Amino acid sequence: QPVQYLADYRPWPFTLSETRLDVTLAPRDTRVRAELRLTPQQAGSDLVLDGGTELRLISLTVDGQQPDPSHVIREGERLTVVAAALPQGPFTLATEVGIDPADNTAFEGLYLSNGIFCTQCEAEGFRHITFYPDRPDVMTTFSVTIRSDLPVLLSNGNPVSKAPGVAEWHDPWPKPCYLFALVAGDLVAVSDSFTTRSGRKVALNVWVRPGDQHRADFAMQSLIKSMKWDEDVYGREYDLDVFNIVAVDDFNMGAMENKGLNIFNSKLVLASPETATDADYERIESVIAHEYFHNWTGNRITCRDWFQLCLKEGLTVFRDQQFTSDMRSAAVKRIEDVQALRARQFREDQGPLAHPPRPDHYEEINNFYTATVYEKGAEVIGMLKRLVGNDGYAKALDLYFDRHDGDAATIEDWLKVFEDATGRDLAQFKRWYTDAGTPVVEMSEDWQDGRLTLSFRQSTPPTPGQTEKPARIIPIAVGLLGPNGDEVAGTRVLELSEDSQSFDFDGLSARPVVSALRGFSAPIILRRDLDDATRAFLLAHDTDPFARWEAGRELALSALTTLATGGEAGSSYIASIGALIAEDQTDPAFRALSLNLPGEEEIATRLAYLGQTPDPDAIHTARTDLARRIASAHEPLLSRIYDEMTVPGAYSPDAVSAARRALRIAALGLLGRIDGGERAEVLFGVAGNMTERMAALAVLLRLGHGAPALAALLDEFGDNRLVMDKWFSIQAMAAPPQDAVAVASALAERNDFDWKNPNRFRALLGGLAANHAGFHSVDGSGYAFTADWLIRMDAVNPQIAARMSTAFETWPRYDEMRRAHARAALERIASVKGLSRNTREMVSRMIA
Ligand code: B3K
Ligand code: ZN
Repeated sequence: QPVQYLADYRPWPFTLSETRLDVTLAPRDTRVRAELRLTPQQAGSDLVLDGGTELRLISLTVDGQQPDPSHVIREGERLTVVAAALPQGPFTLATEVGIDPADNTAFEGLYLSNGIFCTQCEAEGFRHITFYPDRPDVMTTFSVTIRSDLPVLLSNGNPVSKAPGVAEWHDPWPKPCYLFALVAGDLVAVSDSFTTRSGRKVALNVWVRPGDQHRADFAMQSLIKSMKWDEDVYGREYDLDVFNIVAVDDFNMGAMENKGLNIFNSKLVLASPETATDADYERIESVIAHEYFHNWTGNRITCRDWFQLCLKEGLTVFRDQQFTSDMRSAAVKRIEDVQALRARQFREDQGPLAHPPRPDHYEEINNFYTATVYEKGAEVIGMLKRLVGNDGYAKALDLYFDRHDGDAATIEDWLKVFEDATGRDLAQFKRWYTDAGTPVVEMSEDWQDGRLTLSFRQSTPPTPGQTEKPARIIPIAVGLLGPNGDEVAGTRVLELSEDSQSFDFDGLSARPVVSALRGFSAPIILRRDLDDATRAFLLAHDTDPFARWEAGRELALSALTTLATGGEAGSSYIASIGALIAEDQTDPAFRALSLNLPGEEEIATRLAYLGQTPDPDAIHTARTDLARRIASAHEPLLSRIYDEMTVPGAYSPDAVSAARRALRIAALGLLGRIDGGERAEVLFGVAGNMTERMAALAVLLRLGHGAPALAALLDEFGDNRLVMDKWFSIQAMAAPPQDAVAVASALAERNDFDWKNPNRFRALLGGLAANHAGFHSVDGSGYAFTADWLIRMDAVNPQIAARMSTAFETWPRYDEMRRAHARAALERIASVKGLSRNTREMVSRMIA
């Protein structure tokens, strides 16, 4: 398959009004009979269907007649029935194919996961189930019959009938085939119901393996909250009689929004205090919400083609972020989201894989489910909302749902509803969708006679294939603080639209301190020359929680980059952070976020950004030293926090309890640098929840004292896959860098390293990649180990291999020795015969 271009989009020359599927399940020989009701829209068009080369075509008829064999052509992933064999009016195409779910290790299409039949069709998996127009702009109703002796048989829409061995489903909402799903297995449900505001009673089920029911309640509660929130905030109701969620162990990503039948990676459904951390609970709540919200943003309104992926993903991420802000702390959520954006999306934007939120070409669409499409896609919507205001946003969204319900829409459609609802011209704003790269904005201040002038200069570094980067619309939220820390001017949003611009603030009695990019009002890098004293002032006084946190972050990064390049760091950060964490009335979650030092990867990114070559070992040492200095400077305070932040009573994953635990374990992490791991050892033994046990284990592993705790966990949870995933990943992640590759290699030898399971593979390989100085070992062993496994995985599951290859995406910024090793590893992958299109595209972009 060659490169696909957005510019080549053409509507499909047929309409499809109905799809009927009749599926007889068997592990090695499942039969799929499909009937498609088609009408040609352009005379003389051949009927071209997608279909994997592994589909065994058993029969094909047009209106019940077998066409002349010369009129049916199979070529690659394509089946063509030539126009001469087709009626000019409506007709029915019927096919029967045989497929082998047990042999499907790529987990795309219909596959078996531990005895459960399940499907994954987005983006182009349906073509591995039957011959079909596998493109999102072909939408139709589905009627599905499933034949199997397994007790639970599920598909999309509403149940029509159920008898032993057979179930029928009908989905009345036209949908593209990527939203099709089928599940069959020995499953049990945790059930509840939700009555929509117009009075529809919806049956809710979370289907899990027998014995896992007690771990599914939190997912159910999250679903109910999501359904209510989407009614309250967006006016969106659910539209079927039943909503099913199924947890499966083998899943390529987090979850999938199939209409009425969401399929989830079991790690995003199952949770109990002894097995899941606070972060797991928060993530389950947000992913359940995300998939549920797709029912309107994705399913009722879908994408015209896969270039428009951020239309549904950016918007749905934005909505799930709003939901979490409402359920928990908005300030904390914003800071967490910015951290994630910088760690994943800025990293992507600054390397060889940079692409715009709406790419204009790709080879393998599965390679574009990226932080740029998702998280930057959400940021762009946040900016839009800021620019048109909350009312403008609400009007535009109402218009979007009114105008496009039932459509396969584009980014142009999306921007047009904002233009029509608010009267604002968004031509320049559209660059955020079409241009890659993170804009850098330099801000400078001038103070004269009671007037403050802020001057800005924006530029965006070139990215692959895009050298010209014209100015964008950038909203910069700014506030001014007086010398005593009071806010002298409330937040004002400055709109940049040119390369250089200035804004005046008049009538000021004293020179204020500028709090800039409040709330992280745009996904940019803001550069300003600030001394440590001013940053410390902002950390102490800023009224905007993001800007306040950011001031602390900048202080920490300046200390860390200085230390990592052989300088002497001042003690400004250490003093300021001590003052902050002593503020008993400040949200413990905010204090925890401020106390956690930037990770090694983030320090490397900052150094690279400053034009220096990051040295992973020096960075590791610098971070370890600074942590130790903080611990020594504030030992009594940290120790008091550690003791006070215990959460009495039974474990609850709510935000307030989680915040206390977060601060407690942040303190533990620092104290562990100077107490020989004493507290961690005690905590690991007594804690009844996984949050504190994992935190304690990380401290012990860093010190090289993890063995007893690891053995205890193995003993207790050896048969719990999700806990064992953590067990694998934390060892690779927290190992001292010089041991990391050896630790990972030993883990890979274990019998329970079930590497074909995506979670287990990601646990180990992702764990090593997150060990910055370990993965980037100067002898190249981290790269070589990873390359070996990517090659092995690629033959089995290309999506997982391609995704994990992003471990290499920062390679060009390191020293010559490391670059040589990384390039050799990438070239070794590229030279593999039969390498998948997925991995080939990723690797060739990285070595281009
Ligand atoms: N839409 C799916 C992702 C599908 C990924 C295909 N490789 C999950 C989500 O974003 O909600
Ligand atoms: Zn999504």
